[in-house]
This record gives sequence, C-alpha cells and structure tokens, in this order.
Amino acid sequence: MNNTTNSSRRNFISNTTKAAVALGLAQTILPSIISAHTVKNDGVTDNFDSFSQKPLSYKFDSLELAIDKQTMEIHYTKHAATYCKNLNEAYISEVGTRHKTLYDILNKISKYTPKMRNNAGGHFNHEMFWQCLTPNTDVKPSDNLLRKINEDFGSLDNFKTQFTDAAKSRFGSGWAWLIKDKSGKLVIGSTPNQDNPLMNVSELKGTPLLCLDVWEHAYYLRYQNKRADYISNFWKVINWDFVNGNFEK
Ligand code: MN3
Repeated sequence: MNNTTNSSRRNFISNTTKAAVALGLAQTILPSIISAHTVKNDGVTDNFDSFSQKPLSYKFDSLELAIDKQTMEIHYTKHAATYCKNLNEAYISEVGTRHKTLYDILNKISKYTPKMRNNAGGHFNHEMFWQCLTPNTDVKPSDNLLRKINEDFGSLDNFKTQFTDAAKSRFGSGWAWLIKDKSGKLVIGSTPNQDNPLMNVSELKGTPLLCLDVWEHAYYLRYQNKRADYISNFWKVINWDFVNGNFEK
C-alpha cells in the first residue's frame, strides 16, 4: 500500500472528496479525518489507500507558549505516526479491501480487535488534536459558541474549570473532551487510553468539538509531573476557529 502512484494519489484525493459528499459525511464531524479511502460512485472500495497524517499547519516550535518543539516533533513524527501505521495494519487485516471510513470503524469499534481500537482511536484523536492547536493568539470562541457555553456551563470560566478538572482527574493516560451530545447539549468529559466519544464502547458519547491529549508523552519533557501546568497553558494555544467550526456543523 506504500507504492501508491502519484496518479492514484490524485484520484484518491478527488474521490475522497466525492465519497465524503456521497456518504453524507460532509455534514458530520471532521470529514478530512474520517474519510480516507478511495471509493467508487456506488460507495464500494475499488482499491485500498492508507490512512495518513495530515501535515501540520504550523511549525513544531510555534506553540512554545504551551508545548515545546521537541515534544511536538516526537509526538507528531513518532507517537502519532505509529498509531497511523498500526491503524493501516489493523485495517488490512480486519477490514481488507472493503471500504470503511474511520467513522464507520469507531462507531462499531466493539466488533474489532484491541489493536484496531487503540490505533483507530489514536489516529483520530491526534489528527483532531493538532487541529485544536494554533500559534495564532487572536482566535476566540464565536458568539454562538459563547452563548451555548454560557447556557450549558454558566460562564466561560466555569467551562474552563470543568474542562481543566476533567483533564487533571483522568487517571493514567487519556483525553479530555468538549462534545455536543445527541440532544445538542455541550458536555465535558474524558476517555481512557485512545478511546473517544465516537466509539460505541465509550461512556462519553457525542460529536467532539475540542480535545486535549493528557498522556505523559504529550507534556512530560517540559512539565514532568505537573500536568496541571500543561493544561493551564493549553488555553493559550487553542484554535477556537476550529472549535467554532465543529460547533456550527
Ligand atoms: Mn499523544
């Protein structure tokens, strides 16, 4: 699968867009992450193409307000790259040449192996996390999002406190999330390991709007045991434009 030609890559990109529209995924969360396979017009796969990491839209050293260059580099090129590679292995062995989006897999993750669960989750979560970050300090929650935050949490400060508590109190490795549940309410929670709110096995279920990686590999070089300091600096690099976009979808 690594021998894909340039031509099939081009087709892949074009077909992926068509497939996302055909499958109605354009209306769901993060189509750029979840639809990563070549699909014919009838929705059936003609050839498997691997999931891949989207290039970062910023440099490894541009988030120094919160995350140091070395951590970003190792996190993206080693940890996240490994989830992606292992997801492709699991896909080949458990799905084969049939077409499944990452969303399809996460949604029915209980049918798959732990390898699929860890790596499908790991790939989705990291691809989303990179987009939750930005060196641009001008971004803000939109008026619509702020209104909803005030409605569901009382205030932006309360929201931040609750999110921080969720991230701090996640025992061991995992993720903190802001999600929109199926009733449309904003909810804060956390998931263990590489689980996420799109998985059928997750207690926290809904559409993810914002996530924070609280595995030690995400912060240990700079913060060591001080996870709380990492979380408090996270607020300086949140890409609110991305969160606003997820909320409006
Ligand atoms: Mn990580």
